Amino acid sequence: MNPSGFRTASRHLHRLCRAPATSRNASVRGYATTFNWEDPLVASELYTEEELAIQDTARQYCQERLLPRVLDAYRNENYDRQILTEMGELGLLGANIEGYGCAGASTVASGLITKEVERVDSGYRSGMSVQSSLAMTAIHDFGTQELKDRLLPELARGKLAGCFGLTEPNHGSDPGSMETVAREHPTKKGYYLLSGTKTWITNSPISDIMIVWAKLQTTGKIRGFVVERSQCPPGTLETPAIKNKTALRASITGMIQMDDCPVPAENMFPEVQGLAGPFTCLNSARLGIAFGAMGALEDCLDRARTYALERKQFKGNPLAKYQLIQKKLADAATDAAYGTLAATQVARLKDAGKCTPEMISMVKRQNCDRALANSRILQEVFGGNATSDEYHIARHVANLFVVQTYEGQSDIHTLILGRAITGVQAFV
Ligand code: TGC
Ligand code: FAD
Repeated sequence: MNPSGFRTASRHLHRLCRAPATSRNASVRGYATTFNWEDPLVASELYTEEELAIQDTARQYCQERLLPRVLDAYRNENYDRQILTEMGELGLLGANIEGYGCAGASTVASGLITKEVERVDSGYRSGMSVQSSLAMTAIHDFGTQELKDRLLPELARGKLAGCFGLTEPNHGSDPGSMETVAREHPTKKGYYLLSGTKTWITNSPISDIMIVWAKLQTTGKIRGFVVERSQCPPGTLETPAIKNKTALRASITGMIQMDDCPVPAENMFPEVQGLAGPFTCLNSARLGIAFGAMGALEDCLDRARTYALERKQFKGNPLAKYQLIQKKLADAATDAAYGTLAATQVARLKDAGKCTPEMISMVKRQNCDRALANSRILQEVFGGNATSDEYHIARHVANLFVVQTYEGQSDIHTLILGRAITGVQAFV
């Protein structure tokens, strides 16, 4: 192209870039009419009509029913138990389980639900994930038919609340060293006695059923138990709340303290032994988090963009006019778009039976890392006004730190991926 031709083309491009999006396409063959900053890489093209409808239902519920409650819930650490019932009525709990009153939706649809819930608050997503991916998945994948028939429909409707007790005060990242023990009841045949303490357990204070992982005294192997609060004699089970959290304040978190708590042998998962049990459930929850973290990041982006367009500094210019601000928005939009596509791909592979735990660790690690890093940078756009909780940004940032931490922090996932990539099972 000669220089004058280049100048002409350059002017033309310049005009196109400044023209309203709708007129841009008409003259550039092969290009779509609009660039949608809310879905830059058009992930929506990858979803079925049913998945999009489920996402719409979830978004409507979250924006209309959860968002108005979140500031009060977060300020006062006040989780509304009714939320589980409402989610159950809409079919959002255990959504990818087939049968038992569950929706039987795809893993992608399930991920889109978590994305919409976490767009409002990571704590609300936690409460739902623990019920769906951890408690219900454990019973569905490992429980007896009797446990499934009896408990899953009630959990799906949100009539029963569930939790998942793996972490202990002395064993967080390293659950294999857990101290909680299950021993055969010395006098009551067909019963185990559970003793030990689980901590940082989402939903535990309000849970009717608790999935508790404990070492069987006779074998030293980790086994899973369904502890039903209604069956525990006084003094054998306590679930105190942990108050004054600095993040995830809209969720309820507590301990599970068991002192010779009797549990029927039928409530022990019959087959699964070792860490493969809890980790199978964690795989499902971690994939949900990979989607969810992108929902929180998109909300940060949306709010930062609005603020940058409205806030004027220096000669009456909106902050959004300055390139340093635009870079923050562009980086966040890029990472949210990439993360959503990656999570979608892994979810599709999961439904096709082609997913490995390492893939889930990869997207959980990357999406949490990007959500946390970008939300911290977007917080800067608000300046001192970020301090007001009305802007919602500081809450997302605080939450995303914990979301990156629980269910395996980036360090831990690096360890898993490192092992998978090098084949080396121990570095020390
Ligand atoms: P390692 O020797 O590597 O493995 C032990 C056994 O477990 C198997 N395994 C897995 N199986 C399925 N999926 C996975 N992702 C698995 N990861 C490991 C493994 O194959 C082996 O099986 P086998 O049959 O050979 O015995 O285990 P390790 O003791 O060295 O542990 C290392 C590590 C890092 C993998 C693990 O400890 C870890 O991931 N730690 C993080 C703990 C964690 O994520 N806790 C989460 C608690 S729940 C929670 O936080 C809920 S938050 C609320 C919400 O969801 O929002
Ligand atoms: P630690 O294990 O003490 O780790 C501290 C730091 O050291 C971390 O940065 C960690 O990444 C790093 N580290 C540890 N080991 C290594 C290593 N080998 N190499 C490099 N770095 C390492 N648990 C449940 O079972 N059920 C729940 O429902 C649940 N909900 C939670 C809700 C909230 C709000 C919180 C805060 C936690 C919850 N947890 C739950 C517990 C959570 O999963 C643990 O906090 C997490 O596994 C990390 O354990 P830890 O906090 O003891 O950290």
